[in-house]
Amino acid sequence: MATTWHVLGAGSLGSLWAVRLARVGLPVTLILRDPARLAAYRASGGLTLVEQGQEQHIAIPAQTVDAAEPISRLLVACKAYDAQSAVARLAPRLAENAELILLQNGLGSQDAVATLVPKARCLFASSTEGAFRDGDWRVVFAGHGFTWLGDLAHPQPPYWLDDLLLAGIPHEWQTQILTRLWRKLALNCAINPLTVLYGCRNGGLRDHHCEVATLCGELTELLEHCGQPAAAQDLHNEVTRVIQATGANYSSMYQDVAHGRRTEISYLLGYACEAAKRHHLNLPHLNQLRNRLIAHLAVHGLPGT
Ligand code: NAD
Ligand code: KPL
Repeated sequence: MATTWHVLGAGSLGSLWAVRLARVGLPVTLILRDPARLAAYRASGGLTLVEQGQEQHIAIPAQTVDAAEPISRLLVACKAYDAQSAVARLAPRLAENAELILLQNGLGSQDAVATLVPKARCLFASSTEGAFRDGDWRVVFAGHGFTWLGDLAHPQPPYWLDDLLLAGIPHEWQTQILTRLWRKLALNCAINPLTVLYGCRNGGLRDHHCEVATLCGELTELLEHCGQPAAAQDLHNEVTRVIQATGANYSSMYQDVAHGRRTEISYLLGYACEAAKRHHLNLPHLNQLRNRLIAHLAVHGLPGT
């Protein structure tokens, strides 16, 4: 029998993955926070995916974190700041040889989870797909992209990548997944905080190109000191390209702040500043950016972690 995909977190990415896997007949079970959320989900009758204006409704089985069923494959699709505590609650349910796919952006949460479940295989993922919720149990597939998956401990890809192929989830096995995650983190650090501070779309950073260039210089230094020269390669050009290509978009951090949602700062800019400190690197502009962002978040009643 095919292994069930347990999906933790029926948020944007979790729902996007769950619907695509379930609609091709693969076994999927959603894991919801508590009985109240489960009751609300059941009352709604399932998840709705909005793709190119078309709605698809699908009743995927769901259970709470406290269900008894063992878990062999877990897609962890919550925010970085929830990952450790969410997985801790599920740890007693993990089967021997369980596999976890960690979809979190940034760095830091993956190691925290892996330390918590040393017997499980933890795969790290980095995704450029875009999705958002436009209502309870509804997700809009907003931007087609790609997901890279890798495992720091084993270079061999898992056999279930075939499920992703079947489900039409564009992906690639990546032996250098840390390079991907660092590169994305650096892009996010160069772009997202400034869009929040200047209250602008990504394209608005064209008016702040000197500041962006200075940050890219410091981020390049950091990546090189962290043993990530490939992630540092041509960073400023790539940031400039992304600002151009996504000029009309609001960054994910801008959207979090605009909606009064906690940001993943600790796993992005916070992680970068802490890594610099560990390497005794003086990166004044990056540190100042972090302080400005924390102060800005406080004004909006949001945590600086
Ligand atoms: P989200 O907030 O839409 O969804 C997270 C879900 O996890 C929520 O429904 C929340 O209730 C649930 N959750 C949290 N703790 C839980 C627990 N203990 N038990 C059960 N459920 C729990 O978040 P998202 O946008 O899907 O992002 C998830 C991760 O993917 C983030 O790290 C984000 O940066 C990354 N990412 C998102 C996108 C995107 O387009 N949404 C794209 C790339 C990467
Ligand atoms: O990933 C992004 C985000 O908004 O989080 C981009 C578009 C690359 C901007 O940093």
